Amino acid sequence: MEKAILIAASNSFTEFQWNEFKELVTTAGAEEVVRVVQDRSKPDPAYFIGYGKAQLLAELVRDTGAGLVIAIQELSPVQIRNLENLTSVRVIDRTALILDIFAQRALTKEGKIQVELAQLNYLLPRISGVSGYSRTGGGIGNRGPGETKLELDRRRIRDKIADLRRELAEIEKNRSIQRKQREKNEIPTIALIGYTNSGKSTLFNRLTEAAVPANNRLFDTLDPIARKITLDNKSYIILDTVGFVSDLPHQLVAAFKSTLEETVRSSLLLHVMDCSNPNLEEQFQAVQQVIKELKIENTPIINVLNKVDRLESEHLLSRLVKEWSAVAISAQSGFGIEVLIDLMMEELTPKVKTCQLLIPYRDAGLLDLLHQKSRILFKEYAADGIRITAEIEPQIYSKCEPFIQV
Ligand SMILES: Nc1nc2c(ncn2[C@@H]2O[C@H](COP(=O)(O)OP(=O)(O)OP(=O)(O)O)[C@@H](O)[C@H]2O)c(=O)[nH]1
Ligand SMILES: [Mg+2]
Repeated sequence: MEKAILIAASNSFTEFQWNEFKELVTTAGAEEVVRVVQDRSKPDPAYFIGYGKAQLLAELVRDTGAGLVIAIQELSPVQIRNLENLTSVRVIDRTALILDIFAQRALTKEGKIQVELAQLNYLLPRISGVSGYSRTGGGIGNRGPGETKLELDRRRIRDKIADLRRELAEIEKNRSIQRKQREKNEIPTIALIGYTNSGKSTLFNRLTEAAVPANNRLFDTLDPIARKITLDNKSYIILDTVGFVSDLPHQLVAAFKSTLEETVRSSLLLHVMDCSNPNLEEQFQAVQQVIKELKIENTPIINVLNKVDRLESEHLLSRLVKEWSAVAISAQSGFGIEVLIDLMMEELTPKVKTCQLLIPYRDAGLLDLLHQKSRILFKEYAADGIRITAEIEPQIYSKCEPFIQV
């Protein structure tokens, strides 16, 4: 574990934000030794936490043997350079930290390209005009494109970005062909979404019996993983996705668009929540935020309270279930999975609608269809047409729509 000093130029970060940040630091392979917070209305443009505090920081680096300084806020190239010169250790910000974790985790070709693209996009404005700005050696904040690439000039980075985009477009084209195929076959997609480390991949494994590794690390799943499953003799595609986190760097939101694009087209979302986490509420809000950004608020969603095996009391469990109108499960032990599957089936089964129709006599042919595919509750031959109240099957709903009376 590399020793890291965490810094902030504001007092306004909540405990949740610090905890999340600390977890990101741990996930990247470092541990917090000291925290330096300087409450300023605005970060110092030259030294972020101000020159005085920066000198203290340099002392702390020497005393603790820390090899890294990580800011919870975004740092400018100038701030990074000045702090690095003063402390003689690497200085990175939250975005670089998350990018680094992603670089360590990406498995598929697509995931690797997406991360490299995000890193180069992050780097691009940061190398311009900063002469002699280069970093050598590995370590947190330096993984990914590699040191030689850091020394490329802007134009060559731009070329590389263009190359990667082309490559990615090719991969995405293939993926969209596969998706079209699935849509043609009308296979509905179920997407597992939720805060990072909530247990999505474990549940995914449960539901597919596939061997996707589940690990107690943030962002373990970076690449979209789709599998076909059969429930009640019907096929579905189930999709495991990258974990959400609050304030995901925008470079990454863009980079992972294709992962999320699949989510956007889903018929059903399972929002997996870790009910043993004290920050459940904040995590829920963070996910809610992403749901809004993706404009998928209208997709049916089931709240899944996972890790109930960790809860101490039945009482707490029933309170949480009520509070979140959720289904309680343990993806690990299998508890509640049957109930969840029943609920999923209910949500996925298209619903019969009761409607009142007025069918003009010239369209009386529709009556045959209604007799076959719906349950007729009321029928009257009126002057202007046939008045019908019926429970209509989803597959003929569009044909009936023009005649529905509101
Ligand atoms: N006690 C308990 N632990 C669980 C349960 N489900 C998952 N876990 C553990 O929680 C950790 C995270 O699980 P994952 O399935 O990797 O979580 P994830 O949501 O896919 O995480 P990311 O892909 O990183 O976003 C692992 O250590 C799992 O073993 C559960 O029902 N009970
Ligand atoms: Mg996962």
